Amino acid sequence: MSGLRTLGEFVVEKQADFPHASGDLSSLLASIRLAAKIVNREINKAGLVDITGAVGTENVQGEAQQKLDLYANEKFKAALEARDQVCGVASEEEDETVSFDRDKNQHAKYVVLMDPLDGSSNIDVNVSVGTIFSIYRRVSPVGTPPTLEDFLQPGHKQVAAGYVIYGSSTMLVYTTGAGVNGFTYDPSLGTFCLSHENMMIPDVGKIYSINEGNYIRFPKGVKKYIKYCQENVPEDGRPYTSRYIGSLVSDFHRNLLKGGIYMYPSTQSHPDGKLRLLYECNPMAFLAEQAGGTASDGKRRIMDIDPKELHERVPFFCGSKEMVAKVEQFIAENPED
Ligand code: AHM
Ligand code: MG
Repeated sequence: MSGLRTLGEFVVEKQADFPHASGDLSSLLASIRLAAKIVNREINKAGLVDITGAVGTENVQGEAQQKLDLYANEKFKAALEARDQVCGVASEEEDETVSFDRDKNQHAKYVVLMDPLDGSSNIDVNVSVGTIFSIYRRVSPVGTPPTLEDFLQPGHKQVAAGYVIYGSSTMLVYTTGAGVNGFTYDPSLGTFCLSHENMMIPDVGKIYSINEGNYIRFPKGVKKYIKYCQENVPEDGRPYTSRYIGSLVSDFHRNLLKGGIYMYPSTQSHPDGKLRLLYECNPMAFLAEQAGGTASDGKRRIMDIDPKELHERVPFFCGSKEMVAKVEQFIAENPED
């Protein structure tokens, strides 16, 4: 194939677009790429756990089986620490931020926030899961340990963000603020190859993705939007479609390609929704906007929210521009009592 380009080549090529780029971000992305390959290998073996021993037991080699989300957390941390570009990470799997102590890391200028294995409850049933990552420049002085402020930055300060989807094929999709590009993993080559250049989400879509089991607990505006999708037929005469995997990366990825909206609203018992602002919503919002879509908490742009806590949750509406605008309109017209 004449146009075959690997992720590594692409990242270096794009680096040339930034005149003062030091190569640190390219190197950081290489760490993520490597950890993704390792996690991918392990996920592909997951079904065998039932044969070789369940989680918590020992496998045939006498090694303890580790839960895959913890495994992914360890691999991503190790890959990021090994390359000197990152001074610390925050992860869904860690209560507190993690500072990398080596001198070289302390002199690094980036922090990474991640959900190492999102949707991991789906692994048992062979449904796609993903890794989500978000990269910021630290605000604390280089040469010192990272502080909480380095991690509590609004999404519009992100330097890069992306996800890996471990699906029927494995893909890495990322942005550095100059569009969104997707790379499909070729296991025979051990390489991610550019397969989806300059991804754009359609302005209008047909797919709405939400856990409708929570319907009676949703805010009035969201209920009305769901009814709107069910009762209205768009101009081309084909009705809306409901699709919900329950794995954010997979639902987002499908909607990015086909056009649609992903929603995780507040519910009566979870007034801030379920998803985490810093390592689930912000990176997805950055990707959505770079692909021509939008992301909102129902009222505000996600990337304008000033985070207060590391594991803060936020209602999330993300995807095709016109669909997000429509649900925001219903929410505005139906204020809660
Ligand atoms: P997790 O980080 O514990 O995996 O939770 C996040 C996941 C998302 O991937 C998914 O969209 C959502 O939770 C599904 O939640 P629910 O089962 O409530 O619909
Ligand atoms: Mg998650």
